[in-house]
This record gives sequence, C-alpha cells and structure tokens, in this order.
Amino acid sequence: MKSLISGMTGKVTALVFASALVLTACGSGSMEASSGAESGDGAGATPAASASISDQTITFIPKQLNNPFSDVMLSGGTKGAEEIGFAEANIVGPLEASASSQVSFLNAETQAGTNVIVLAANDPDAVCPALEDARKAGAKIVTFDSDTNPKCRDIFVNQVVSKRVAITLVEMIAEQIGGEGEIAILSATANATNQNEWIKYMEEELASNPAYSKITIVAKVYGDDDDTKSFQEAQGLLQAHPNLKGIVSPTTVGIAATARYLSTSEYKGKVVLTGLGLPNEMRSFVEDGTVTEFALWDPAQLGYVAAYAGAALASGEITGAVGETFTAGELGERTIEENGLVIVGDPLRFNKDNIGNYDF
Ligand code: RAM
Repeated sequence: MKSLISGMTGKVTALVFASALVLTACGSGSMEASSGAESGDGAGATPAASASISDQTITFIPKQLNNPFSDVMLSGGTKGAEEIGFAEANIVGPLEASASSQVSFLNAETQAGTNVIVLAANDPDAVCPALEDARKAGAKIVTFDSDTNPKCRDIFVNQVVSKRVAITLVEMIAEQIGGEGEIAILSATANATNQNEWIKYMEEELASNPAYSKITIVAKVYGDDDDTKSFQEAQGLLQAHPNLKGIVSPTTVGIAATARYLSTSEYKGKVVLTGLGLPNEMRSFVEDGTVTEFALWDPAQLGYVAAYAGAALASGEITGAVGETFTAGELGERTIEENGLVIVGDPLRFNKDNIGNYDF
C-alpha cells in the first residue's frame, strides 16, 4: 500500500510501507467481514464483503495538519488502512482549521475518485456540498473527531459520547476549584462541531446539577487551535478576570498553550487548568504542579476505528444503518448506533499517579 501525505504547500511526501504488498495480497480477507453474521445476533448480522478493498483508496482529512492530536489520530488511521489492505492511503488537509478550509481538498478527492474519505469537520455545514458531490461520485464518507451535519456522511466515529466528555470536564474543574467560583472556557475554533457539543453539554450540566450551582462561566474564548493565539487568549482571560478560579480547555492545542503560559506566571498553582490534552505534551506541566488532572482518549484508536468503518462501508459489509456491526481489527466489534454513530471508548483521566503509563 502506498501512503501519501500532502498539505497546502502542495508538497507530497510518499511513504511506502514495507509490509504493504503482503497486506494488499490479503485483500479484504483481513476485514473479518462476516463478524456480524457469525455472532448470530440477528439484527446485527450483515452480508459478507462484496467489493475488494485491495482495489480501493482511502484519504484522511483532519481539521488541520501540524496538530499533534491529529498526528496521533492519523497514525492510527494509516495503521488500520495498512492492516485492512487498501490500495492507497492518503493524508491531505489545510494548515489552519477555518470553516471552509477543507472544501478544496474534498473536491480534489472527488476528482481523484477516492473510495473512502475520512474527515474531521471544521464546520458542520461548510463541507456539506463538497461531501455530497463526493458521495454522488461513489465515495463513502466517515467523519471522525468532529462531525458534519449527519445527512452529509455515512458514519461518525466519535471518541467518547459527547455528553460523557462534558460531564468529565465539569467534574474535573469542580473538584479542582473546590466546587465554587468563576471559570472560563478556552476552546478551539468557534465553528468546530465537537467543541461546541462539549461546551453545550458542559453548560447544561452546570445549569442543571445542583452540585455546581456556585460555579459560573464568565468567559468563552477561542484560540483556533493555534498555539500563539491560544497562549494570548489565556493571558487575556487572566488579565480580564482577576477572580478566575479555573480554565477548562477542551482542546489539546489550547490546554498545552495555556499550561505553558501559567507555568511561568504568577497564577501558577493558583488558577486551575484542566481539559483535554495529550499526555506527552502535558507531562512536564503535571510534574511541575501547573496542572493536576486532565483527560483524553487514545487518538490513535479513533483513527484506527475510522479506517475499519470506512472499509466496512466500501466493501458493502455495512451501510451505516443502526444495529449493523463490523470488526475494527484488534479493537474488536463495533455497533452502529442511532444517527450513524460509532463510539470508540471512555475518556481517561491523567494525573501525576498515572501519566507515566501513557505515551501519546
Ligand atoms: C484538538 C482538536 C480536536 C479535539 C482535541 C481534543 O486537537 O480541537 O478536534 O478533539 O483537541
């Protein structure tokens, strides 16, 4: 299998996996296409694969290239694509996560006749017309990390149930600020479907759970998943809100930039920071006492399951209907839920006691 990675610069890097020929030769045989039928569970049973994956191509489009979270997620995606035996796996994407930045990349995939497109949408609607064109041309569409409007894709592979992410974030900030005080949210881009879902459910949880009646969100700011902008937004929050007790940053770029700012500021150890972060980026801030606890999932698993979902769609094993099942390689069987949703797992919390066990 051939793997190509390209960005806005037009520069193309070709990587050839040593094991590609062997895996391609296995074709769709490695997909466990008959898992639903074997389980004998009736509703979940699906027909065996009909189209050969070894003739098909898959392209991953993250929110943006050069985001460490995307890099880990894509490593899982290409690992899955290689195991499955796609003829070719590509990674393309914009260098910034603005609403319409992915449209030209989608159009290029349609032109190229790509069979499976796996997309982390920067906006629920901006990509829809381009996705519709891709589907008309025969592509299967899987979203991961951040969904588009559900009518514009076949399946959304979501890391964790969105409400569960929000509840975990609220629990962590409440525990760390002692249950009361002003908090702020430092998000990614203002249009990101995933971020906005999590923020909506956080606000609902804070408003409806009496345990949180003394916590108030005083500001929501957007660092656009840009390190410098996130750093400046963190600085601005602390200047504008002298009584701020804590910041929740549900983005790996935002939490790392905020931690860097806090770690050398007068607020270190006084203003709490939690959210969603990569253990490898946050380790030093946990060790130096800037951050007590934050959460995430394994982004590689998200990419890996998305690759298998794409293969199951492209082979005809599943259609995206509720109750269908497919096997996501070593991560086992997954079931399609309401609204074409596939859930990867639970959030993990990282703190000084366990962060040493994780390497991503
Ligand atoms: C950032 C992105 C991504 C989100 C993670 C937690 O890297 O905003 O979409 O899922 O953080």
